[in-house]
Amino acid sequence: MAIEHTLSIIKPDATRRNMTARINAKFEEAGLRIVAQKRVQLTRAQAEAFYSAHQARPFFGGLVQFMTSGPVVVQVLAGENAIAKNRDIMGATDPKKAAPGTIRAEFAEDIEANSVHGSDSPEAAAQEIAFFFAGTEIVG
Ligand code: RTP
Ligand code: MG
Repeated sequence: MAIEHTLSIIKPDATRRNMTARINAKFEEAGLRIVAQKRVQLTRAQAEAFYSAHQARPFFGGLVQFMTSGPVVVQVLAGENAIAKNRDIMGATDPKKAAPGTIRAEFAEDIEANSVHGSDSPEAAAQEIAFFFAGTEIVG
């Protein structure tokens, strides 16, 4: 199978609690490679644009508030079947429903402060990677 790329974000609840390395270890142990990574403070406009697909959802305002509440680590993960593999490693959106051993089961605080984001399709991955990274910043 071809190598895929996916966009991952370590969210403010996790950076605040110093969990970046433990989350990265989960990716690397599963065989995903971190081929780009940077720590950024999202502006409100950036968070609104990134999550624009959720604009009409009742949780949108809270999500934007949360995603701008502290630094995030944006990263590109590469590997075979990387998009689905990363979603498996993350676990369900609600940590109460996440399978044991997943990032959200182990680290998330609640359904909103759930530690990580991962692209959910090849189209989303391409769009979300381009949102944060120039091609020259991705080093495989
Ligand atoms: P993500 O996009 O961050 O990878 O998470 P996901 O696909 O598992 O969940 P999604 O439905 O796309 O929701 C995006 C993010 O919005 C927050 N959320 N809050 N309060 C709520 O009921 C609620 N529902 C979702 C979470 O931070 C979720 O990851
Ligand atoms: Mg999503």
